[in-house]
Amino acid sequence: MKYQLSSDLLNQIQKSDKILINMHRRPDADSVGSSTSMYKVLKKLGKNPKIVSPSPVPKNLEFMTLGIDVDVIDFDKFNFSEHDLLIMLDSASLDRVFSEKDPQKPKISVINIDNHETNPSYGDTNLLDFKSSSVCEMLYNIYVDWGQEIDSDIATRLLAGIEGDTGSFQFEVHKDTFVIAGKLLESGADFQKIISNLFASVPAKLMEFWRISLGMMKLHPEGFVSISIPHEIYKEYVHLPASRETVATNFVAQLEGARFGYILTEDQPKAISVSFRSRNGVDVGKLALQIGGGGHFGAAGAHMVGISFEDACAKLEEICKKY
Ligand SMILES: [Mn+2]
Repeated sequence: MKYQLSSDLLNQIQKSDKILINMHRRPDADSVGSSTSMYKVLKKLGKNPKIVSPSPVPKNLEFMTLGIDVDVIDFDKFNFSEHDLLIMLDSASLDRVFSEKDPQKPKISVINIDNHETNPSYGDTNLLDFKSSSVCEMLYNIYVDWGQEIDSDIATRLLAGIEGDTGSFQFEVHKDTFVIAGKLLESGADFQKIISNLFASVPAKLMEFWRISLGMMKLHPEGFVSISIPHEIYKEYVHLPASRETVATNFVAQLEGARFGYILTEDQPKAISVSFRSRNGVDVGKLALQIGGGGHFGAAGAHMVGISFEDACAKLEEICKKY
């Protein structure tokens, strides 16, 4: 048994029938891979699962939802009482699906499975593993603990989540991640399909945003990279899935001479998001904490509300210069 809690989770699932599984807001490969693999496993267990998400699935991840309904719902207004159990996956806090103002836990049992260090254990049962690369890596272990056969459909989804969260084995990887990836390939995971969908399907609009971001990239003498994009420009790209994160991973984390860096976007006037990446041994998770965010050693993020674009840029540059 990898996780002591695995059998307790299976017991709860066996006692339930109508089971909700979430995707988080603007779902990424780990969110889609974890929720759709859980859906398939629950079906095999004879259950009635349903996937609910606050936002639609991005086009390049639709290969994982083929034949599976994903209901886009307003979590704050949804009637949970008709269901027995909610399985929350890859959601560091309730506001990843509920409103950001005052997220309320629904009145049904909640299982919380996650790998984000900032997760406050909001579930009734919490299986958290901060050493895991992704929730999909955790789920591989959980399914094995359950004695569940991992077929090629499930293997592809789990490997997609691992590939997505690690930037194809660049970040947050450890020995087990590679071992598990190997087992998933043995089970028939379609590696080519994952790579072509996750990494070689860049929409023209996103490519355009990359070009603009590169034009605004600055390498500071203190050894960090910054890209800061005001609302005036970002408003055209704010709805693209993972626009900021892709710039952080593909460019911020790769500039020779930098130790770390960030991309800051003004999503709405006075609402700022920041994605940090480490390039050379700098813990950006701790850096993000300084402005109320969080994350991992190599990748982290933060939101700042009620601060002007200029003030946010100045504040962040100041913190980075000292870091
Ligand atoms: Mn995610």
